[in-house]
Amino acid sequence: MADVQLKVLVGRFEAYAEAYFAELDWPPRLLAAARHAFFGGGKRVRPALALLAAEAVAGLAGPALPWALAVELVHTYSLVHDDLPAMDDDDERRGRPTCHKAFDEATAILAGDALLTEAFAAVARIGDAMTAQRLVGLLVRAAGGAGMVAGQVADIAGVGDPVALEAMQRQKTGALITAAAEGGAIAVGGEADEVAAIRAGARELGLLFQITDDLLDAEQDAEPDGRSYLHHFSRAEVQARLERTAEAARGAFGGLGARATPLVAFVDRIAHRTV
Ligand code: GRG
Repeated sequence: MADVQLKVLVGRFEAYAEAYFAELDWPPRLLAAARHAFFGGGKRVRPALALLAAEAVAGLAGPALPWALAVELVHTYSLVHDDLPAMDDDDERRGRPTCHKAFDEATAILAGDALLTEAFAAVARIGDAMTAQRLVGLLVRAAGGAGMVAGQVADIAGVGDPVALEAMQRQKTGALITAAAEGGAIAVGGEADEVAAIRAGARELGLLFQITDDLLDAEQDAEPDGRSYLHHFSRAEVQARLERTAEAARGAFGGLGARATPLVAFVDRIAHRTV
């Protein structure tokens, strides 16, 4: 049942995003590059979380669709820029050429710029002006110089110990994942205690996502570097950390009652993910 609901929500998101992109009046090559990145087979973790959070607090997801789109636009830009030669210099993502390989470096930079900027136009589609204003602030804090970008700065500088590693990951990936869920709850008018419960669970979920990412990466990398929990801890310790973090996320979401069941199930999905 929870799986069906998730599929339906992601299907609604894809339809909303397709309709949104169809209206964009961008130069054709820029739009093609942005579409290559945005519709490139991502798991849609952040939109799913935004919509599940909205369902958990209000029993409806529709009003959170612009927010879900905004967060995925930011996520997509971050991947396009992260793959550039000046950053991670990756040729492939999701089994396809990265944006700068499929197009060219300048186009990929500009596609990232346009995706990021468009995120704020998407937030502006939220009907209630006060809510939209609140969500702009949330997005800026999560994605900007004190959030995801700060995490990328810390990652590039290198992290020496597990405390610094966790702090870096909370900014680099955790902040946007947390904001995705929190904003979903805000977009449907969640009460302060409901938004706080969603935020608390999503903070743990962000960490959980990163722990599973390290475990998945370790299946490919021979020697995990200081950016991986497996560099600092044994596999058994990392597994125990995963269980603890998943339990904390389930506990926070579970307090919201029956409507949060799909959100609780989503925690297990992330904990046991294979991609
Ligand atoms: C360039 C400002 C700037 C930031 C980049 C988030 C980030 C910062 C870079 C991503 C690099 C990376 C591989 C991080 C590890 C975890 C992560 C966020 C993976 C990608 O997210 P998924 O798995 O991606 O949700 P999909 O492909 O499913 O959309």
